[in-house]
Amino acid sequence: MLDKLKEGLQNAVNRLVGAPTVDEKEIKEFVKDIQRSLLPSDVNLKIVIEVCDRIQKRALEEKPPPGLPRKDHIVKILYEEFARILGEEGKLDLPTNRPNVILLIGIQGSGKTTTVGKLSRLLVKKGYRVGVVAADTFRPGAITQLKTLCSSINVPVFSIDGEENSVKVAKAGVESFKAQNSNIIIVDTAGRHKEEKGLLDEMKQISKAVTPDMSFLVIDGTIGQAALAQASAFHSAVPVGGIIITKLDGAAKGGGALAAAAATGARIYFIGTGERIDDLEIFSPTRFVGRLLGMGDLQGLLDRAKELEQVADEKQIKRMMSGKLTMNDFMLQIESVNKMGSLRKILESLPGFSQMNVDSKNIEETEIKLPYWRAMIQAMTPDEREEPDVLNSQRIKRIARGTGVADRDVKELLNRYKQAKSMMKASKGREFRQMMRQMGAQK
Ligand SMILES: Nc1nc2c(ncn2[C@@H]2O[C@H](COP(=O)(O)OP(=O)(O)OP(=O)(O)O)[C@@H](O)[C@H]2O)c(=O)[nH]1
Ligand SMILES: [Mg+2]
Repeated sequence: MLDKLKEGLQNAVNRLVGAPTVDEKEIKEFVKDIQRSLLPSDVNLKIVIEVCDRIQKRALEEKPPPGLPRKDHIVKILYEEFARILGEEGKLDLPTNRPNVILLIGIQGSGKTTTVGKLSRLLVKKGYRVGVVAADTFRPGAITQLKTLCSSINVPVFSIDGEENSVKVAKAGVESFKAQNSNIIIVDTAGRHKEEKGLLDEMKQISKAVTPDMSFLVIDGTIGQAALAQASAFHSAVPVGGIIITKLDGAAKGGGALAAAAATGARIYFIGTGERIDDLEIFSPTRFVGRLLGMGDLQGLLDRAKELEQVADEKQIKRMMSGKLTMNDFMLQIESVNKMGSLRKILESLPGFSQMNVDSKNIEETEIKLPYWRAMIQAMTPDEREEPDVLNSQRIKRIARGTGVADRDVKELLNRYKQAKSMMKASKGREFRQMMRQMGAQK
């Protein structure tokens, strides 16, 4: 599916990953590669330009979270921007305790009848009682095609032989299945007509007669960006609730059809990926893009990025922002910083610390003192850690003795703690979150 596009994108990613350095020139090359892969799949030029601009801008301007290599960050941006052009994920809500009427519309040959079969199969597997209404009275053989398809999956078909009025058939069929206690009723409609207006009028009437819970527009993926005009035309006649794109297997222009369909604002719910009854997939923009870019690697990358971006514990942050820093919080900071290795680099990048004018001598000292501080904090009682203000000179003595340091060492720790606490109070929200993110980066 979309092999050419996949190949082009994966080549672009591989080149980026293989590049010795990622500078502006390399990023621009990368974006050009992306552009070149998108165009042959008939993605609308405006969309291509927009998405490439966004990728380039973000790749040049955004700083990756600490710990995430720049290249990985750029792949993540690519992934996010692609998922964005494919729109939101559609969630089909089909309650089991009442009949849900689903109407399928679309031009001739788009794949409606085949999709009725596939969709029935999928919903039967989920335990729904499905009935299908043959409301294509225009094309000879339409009823037989539907009956053959549905008999293979044991789904009943309602039809009226010789009846030309499709609205009548649709209405009678829906009523019949409601009476039989079906909870999914799928209506197959005609795609052939003398003229487009006639088709749209008929759809409008059927829709009015059966008041569907969901109207799916079925679009042939091989038409590429022409999907936009088609979707708009149908939408003006019948409110389209969702889109199904068929024939994505081997459709070179499938990417264009998907992007165009999403551009209408309607959600894509399913994609058809073959002629067989099982070739229907629930569509998820993120999963789809994941597959395009090669999911294996991507999932690992996304997990890692998420981990790195994770802000410590929300509760802890709220508490600290209110100025209530416990000794445990402080220790967590020290531990995190220690785990991160080179303390200097980190401290220098923290807005709070740079405000405190930490010079490098000071940082080196802190590095040496860390293990002692940890030991002192461990020598405190839980209550003392919770509320360090209770530490009077007697308690300080006890801690110093227990740790094998001088009283003034404990006092110094307490001073540092107080500094950190007032810094928390002063730094409101943004800076602090950024700092915590860095602190927690190697957790
Ligand atoms: N490869 C492939 N072929 C498909 C897919 N979906 C439908 N087709 C084929 O497309 C052709 C038309 O499908 P139909 O389901 O009859 O289309 P329709 O919209 O009902 O057509 P009309 O009833 O004439 O309006 C058939 O040959 C199907 O096998 C798909 O996802 N992949
Ligand atoms: Mg049909």
